[in-house]
Amino acid sequence: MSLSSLLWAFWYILPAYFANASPVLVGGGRPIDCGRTWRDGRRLFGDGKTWRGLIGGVSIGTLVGVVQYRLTPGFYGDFRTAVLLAFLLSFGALLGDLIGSFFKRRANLPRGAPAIGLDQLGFLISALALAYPVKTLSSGQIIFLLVVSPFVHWGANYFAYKMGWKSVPW
Ligand code: CTP
Ligand code: MG
Ligand code: K
Repeated sequence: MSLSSLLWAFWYILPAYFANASPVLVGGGRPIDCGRTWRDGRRLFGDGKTWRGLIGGVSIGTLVGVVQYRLTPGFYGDFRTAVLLAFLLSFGALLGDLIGSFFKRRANLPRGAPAIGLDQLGFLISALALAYPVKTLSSGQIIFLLVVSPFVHWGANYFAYKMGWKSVPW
């Protein structure tokens, strides 16, 4: 696989990365589950999943797609495709993150507890799945993203921790 195809894979997934990272800064306020609990008595998603984080993250990720189209229109073909792709990648990322939190709460993990694998790859797999009908990557590119994304995730979280934006470095 060529270096350029790996860089394009990275370019493709960028809205999902931005959507997943931005709630640390723009999130807060009313939780998506509104405090509701599941039949096990524990929270549905928990206080770490908020409407502001979801809507803000999807908006920022979609805007990234607008900028990407301006920079590399040929990669997307047309503007609508670029924006739809970015929206699906962003929404997919935050949906995957939400589903991850649902399973973390079922496993009795408190908000913010690490769940290795789920935290780093859940958002990615969900983003790739939702974006699949609009634009796809090769299987080699997908494997590349599965391998590098945990490191991007850890790096971004460590940075956010060092900046004082979050209280744990994961
Ligand atoms: N966040 C948010 N809304 C979302 C996702 C994230 O407001 N939909 C914010 C919350 O402040 C959250 C922070 O981003 O604490 C970091 O996100 P994440 O690590 O996914 O949440 P955790 O706090 O670790 O919660 P969980 O244990 O449910 O993963
Ligand atoms: Mg976390
Ligand atoms: K998460």
